Amino acid sequence: MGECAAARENVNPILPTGVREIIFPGALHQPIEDIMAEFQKLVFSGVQPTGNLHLGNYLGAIRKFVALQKDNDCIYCVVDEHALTAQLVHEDLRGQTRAIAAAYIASGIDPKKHIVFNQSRVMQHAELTWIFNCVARMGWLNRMTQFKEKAGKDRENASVGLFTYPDLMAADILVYRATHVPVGDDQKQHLELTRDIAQKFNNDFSKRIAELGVGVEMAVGEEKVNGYFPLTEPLIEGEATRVMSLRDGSKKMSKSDPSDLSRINLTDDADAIARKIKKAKTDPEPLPSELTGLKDRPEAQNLVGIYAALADTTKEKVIAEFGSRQFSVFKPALADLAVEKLAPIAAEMRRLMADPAHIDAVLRDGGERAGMLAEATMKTVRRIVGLLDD
Ligand code: AQP
Repeated sequence: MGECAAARENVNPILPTGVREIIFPGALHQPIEDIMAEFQKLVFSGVQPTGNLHLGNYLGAIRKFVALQKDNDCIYCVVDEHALTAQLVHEDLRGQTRAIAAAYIASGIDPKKHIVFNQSRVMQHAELTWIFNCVARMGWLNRMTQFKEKAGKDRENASVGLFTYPDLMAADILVYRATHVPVGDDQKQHLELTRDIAQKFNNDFSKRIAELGVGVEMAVGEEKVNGYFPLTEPLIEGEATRVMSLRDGSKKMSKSDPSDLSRINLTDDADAIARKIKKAKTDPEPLPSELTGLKDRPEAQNLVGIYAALADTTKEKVIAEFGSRQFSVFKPALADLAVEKLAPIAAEMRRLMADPAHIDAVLRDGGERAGMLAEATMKTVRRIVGLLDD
C-alpha cells in the first residue's frame, strides 16, 4: 500500500474496510489535492427548519448541494437542533423538518446515493459540540455578527444556545471530518470559526493525535502539526451568494422576516411569485446600460443577480439583454423565469409532503448511515481527549 493510501486508511481508523461503500452506495472517494491530501473529500451542509424555504436558501445553498452530488460524497442535514436556538417552542417543528427534507429531494438530491437526515437523530453532533464549547474561546463567539443581529439589543435575554450556535455548526461539519461546505455568504464567518476550532483542537492535541496514529501531518506556519480535523473550505460562489429582501435591498432575504412579501417561498404558486416580484422595491430609474451602473442600486442589483442565478448566466449578460429597459419590462421576465424554475420543485415538494412516512423513512436511513460515520469520529475524539469508553 502506498504512503498516501496508508495515511488515508488512518483517516477513519475505526471504520472497517468496505463500510464507506455501504454508507455511500454511489461512492466516489475522491482524495483532495492540497495540504489536506489525506482527508477524503466529503461535502456537508445543512438548513434549519425555521420556516418556509425561500429563493435565497435555494440559490445560495440547495442548488449548489444538487450540483455537488455529481462528483462528491455528500451529507445534507436538516439541522433541527439549530432551530431551537432563536426560538424554543415551535408550532410544528417536525412538519418543518420534513418540509426541508422534501425540498432537498424535490430539488434533485438523491438520498440513496448520498445522505439526507435530521441532525437530532445523530447525538454525536451534540457530544462533539460540548468538546468544541471547551475549545472555542468566548472572544471568538463574541465576534459573531449573526449572534449580534439575532440577539439584537436584548443580548442578556438571548439563549446560550444562540450564542454557541457556531460551535454546534462546527460539530455538524467536523463530526464527519467534512472537507467542503456549500453555504451562502452569511455563513462565511461561521465557517472561519469552524476552521479556528479545528486548528486549535489539532494544535492542542497534536502530540496525542500522533501517538494514536490517527492524524494527518499539516503545516501551521513553519510548524508541522498532526491534525485530526480538516480545515474545511467554504464553497461560496455564483451570482446569488446573498439574495436580498424584495422589500429592502440592504437586508438579506430571510425565513424569519415578518413580511412574506420580502421573500419568494419555494412553495409559492405562480401568482404569488409574479405579485411579489411586481411589488419588489426598486428605484425609479431604468436598468443601467453597463454593469457598473448597478453600484449603489441595491434593489436593482439584487433582481439582476436573481435573474442571472436562475438563468445560470452572469449579471453582465443580463445587463446586455435588459440594459436601459424599464422594470415594467424586466420584472415580468424575471417572474416568468422564477415560475419556470421553481414551479416543478413546489409540485414535487407537495407530492412528497403528502407521504410523511416516506420522508421519515429517508431521514431514518440517512441517520443510520450518518451515525456510523459520526460514531467512528467520536470514538477517536474520545481517545484523543482522554475520555474513557469501551
Ligand atoms: N438570503 C440568502 N441568500 C443566499 N443564501 C442564503 N442562505 C440563507 N439566506 C440566504 C443560505 O441558506 C442556507 C441555509 O440557511 P439556514 O436556514 O441554515 O440559516 P440562515 O442563514 O439563518 O437562513 P435564514 O433564511 O435567514 O433563516 P432564519 O430567518 O431562520 O435565520 C445557508 O447556507 C445560508 O447561507
